[in-house]
Amino acid sequence: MVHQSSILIGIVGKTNVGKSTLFSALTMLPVKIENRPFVTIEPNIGIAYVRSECPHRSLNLPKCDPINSLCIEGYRFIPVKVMDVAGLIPGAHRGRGLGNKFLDDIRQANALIHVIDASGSTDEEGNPVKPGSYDPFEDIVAIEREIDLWMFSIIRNGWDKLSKGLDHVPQDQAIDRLTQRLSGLSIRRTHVVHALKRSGLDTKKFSLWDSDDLLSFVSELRKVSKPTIIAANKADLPESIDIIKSLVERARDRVIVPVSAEIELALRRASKAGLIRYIPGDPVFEVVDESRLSDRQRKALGYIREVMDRLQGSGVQRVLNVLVFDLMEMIPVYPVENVNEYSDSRGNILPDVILVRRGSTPRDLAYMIHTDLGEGFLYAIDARTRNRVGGDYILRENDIIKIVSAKAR
Ligand SMILES: Nc1nc2c(ncn2[C@@H]2O[C@H](COP(=O)(O)OP(=O)(O)OP(=O)(O)O)[C@@H](O)[C@H]2O)c(=O)[nH]1
Ligand SMILES: [Mg+2]
Repeated sequence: MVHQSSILIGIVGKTNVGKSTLFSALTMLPVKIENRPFVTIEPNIGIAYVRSECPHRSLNLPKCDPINSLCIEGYRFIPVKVMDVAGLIPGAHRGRGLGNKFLDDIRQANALIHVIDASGSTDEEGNPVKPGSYDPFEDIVAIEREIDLWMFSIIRNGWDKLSKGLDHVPQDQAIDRLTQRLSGLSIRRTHVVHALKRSGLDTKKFSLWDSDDLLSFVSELRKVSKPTIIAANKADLPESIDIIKSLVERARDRVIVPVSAEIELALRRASKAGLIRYIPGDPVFEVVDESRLSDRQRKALGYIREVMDRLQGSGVQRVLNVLVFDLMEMIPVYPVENVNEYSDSRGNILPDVILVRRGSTPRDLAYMIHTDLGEGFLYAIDARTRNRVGGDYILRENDIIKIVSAKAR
């Protein structure tokens, strides 16, 4: 089996906005959920799934045999790791609330889901208030700033010494060293290059950077190294409608997706209990047997249906898919051994799927599967066309690829 690339997505946001509810809906893991601030202290880690068309459908194969993923009615569900952490409040870097030290838990995150309470029913401190009485736009800005200040505090540590050294080596080496210094934050060289340019600091001597420079650098670094989607949660509450409209207008450079974590959680529970048929990400569900529902269940499902009509689903799967496929620019690729059967050596059809960055090549794919496979890489075969492709071929979405390598796996 090919292990899934280790994508880690951090769930962040103000306290009491529904982070753990979203986590639980995504992973089906039971976690503590309460309507008060600072319920989560220790991080929760679990597996969520992005959803994409399984190629077995378009190839008209009767079935597939997924091993590192799931296939439900023609949709491939591809695992990614998600992590739910403690909530923040503005001023966390000064120690307000729980502080922001626990953001250390998401150092390794490759992307973030920033959850906000789009119904406006939690105040600045995360206390419950009347829906519609608080403007969550403030939270978007404040939480982004807390994350910037957290990164700032990490890079600030030892900066004076580091920056003097950076001045004395060629820019290329300086970038390497800076990348090295930030590698614990899951930051790559291209991120550093990009952030230097975006902050206009690529021509300024490192030792001359002041705090504002450093802050604008980490802010650009955050945007490029941790692509973020805003999950406008509690979109089931009617107060969210106007708030989300106004958020979309004011926060134009952010991607905002309305969601109801609570409704997704209810759907997955009802589906697990056999009450409904629901494939995560579908805009609708089906009741298995109306006569088996209690009055309460019927009423609850009726309400859920109304909300889903309005949001075209719960929005939860959409958040994950847009983040991984659009903002992180990943594509699914299927490695196989046998190009005639689209199978592995044991005859399993389309057993594994790997998420790769757009622009990746078969050689990159080989390295992701195994270092030996990458080092011995000779060429690859596109199983759909049976054409040989070179190591520089750019992989496309849902490519089915056999790697031919001089070194056995
Ligand atoms: N109406 C509605 N309420 C929700 C939704 N998601 C979460 N909630 C409620 O919001 C409250 C807080 O949920 P949690 O998931 O514990 O929030 P959190 O962000 O993890 O909070 P902390 O861990 O304390 O920072 C609970 O009462 C949830 O039931 C939603 O989609 N709609
Ligand atoms: Mg929580």
